[in-house]
Amino acid sequence: MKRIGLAIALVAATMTMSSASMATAAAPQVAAPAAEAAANTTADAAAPAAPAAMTPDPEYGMPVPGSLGIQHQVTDVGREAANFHNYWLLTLCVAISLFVLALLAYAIVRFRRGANPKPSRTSHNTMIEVVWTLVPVLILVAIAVPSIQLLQRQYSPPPADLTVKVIGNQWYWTYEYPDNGGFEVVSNMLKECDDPTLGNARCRTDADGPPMLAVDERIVIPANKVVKFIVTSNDVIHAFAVPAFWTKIDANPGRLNETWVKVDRPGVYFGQCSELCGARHGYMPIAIEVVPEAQFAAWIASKGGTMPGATPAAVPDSTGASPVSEAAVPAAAQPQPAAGTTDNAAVEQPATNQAATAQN
Ligand SMILES: [Cu+2]
Repeated sequence: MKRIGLAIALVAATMTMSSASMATAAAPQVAAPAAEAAANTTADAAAPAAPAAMTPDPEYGMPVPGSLGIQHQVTDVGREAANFHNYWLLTLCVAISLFVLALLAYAIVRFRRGANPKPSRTSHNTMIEVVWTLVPVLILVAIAVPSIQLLQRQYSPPPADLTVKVIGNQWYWTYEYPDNGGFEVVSNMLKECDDPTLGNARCRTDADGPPMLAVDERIVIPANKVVKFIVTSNDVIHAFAVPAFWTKIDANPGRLNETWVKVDRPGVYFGQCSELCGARHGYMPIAIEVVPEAQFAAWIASKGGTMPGATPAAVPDSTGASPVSEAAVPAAAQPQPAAGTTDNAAVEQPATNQAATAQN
């Protein structure tokens, strides 16, 4: 009996370890919030918002001092993954740990030497052996099935509405918008105002975001649209990670990796390079502004870009609606609000586009 008791405890302990390791494997690692960022946020308060830029909401998209757990998720995949972790994996881990603890306590008390002067010589118990083989298998299956479903959903992107090329550099990010005229955004971390190395650069305000996460040029993507990120690097391996999107993917030189998001909540979301990439690895944050589509079009125009299909997309629409008058098509396409604004922008902007690229 003593042996059986100990064996049960041993097996239960093995179960805990195996399910715990599955849990880590199943939940993609979310970027660890910078400890420095947490330490420096004390002075944060309401500050005048930068013109035309969203003010970040500490509840979303950034680490907050003293908070526990995973950031609020703003994509379907992220919510599914966070729920899987919070409600299924953690519950399972706690239940198994408590079960093991109870078995250990029982074995220690019930089979102690004082109560068993003559030790049991039991060496086999078929029933218990079957149970301790089958139960861990069932637990692993119960973790593997939802885990693989989640992976499958994560890696089967729907058709993209927008593509953004993300390029890691030592030590900043550049972003290209190939669907919108191919302009480039260079994004550097904003230094603190008392930083002796600041020079003439603009320093961070609270409207930009928390220290170590705020950048000079955020990228903007539209809400409720499938955005494909093509991720690569110019030098060493970086990793593009935004915890609130449940996104983390390596940026390898000479290789294109792909990930996607569909964010349903407008806001500002911060991430960081998550692959040790050199001396200033900790200083290349990511800041993404998710905005309604009209605002996205305005941002694209302000960068000298064009909305994809502004003119081409209008033609099939109009021809489909009225195949009679082909000559009237371009005219009919004009009044469409999106087409009108972006066309104008495209005509006016080439100089700005050049200037923006040169300045970057
Ligand atoms: Cu990096």
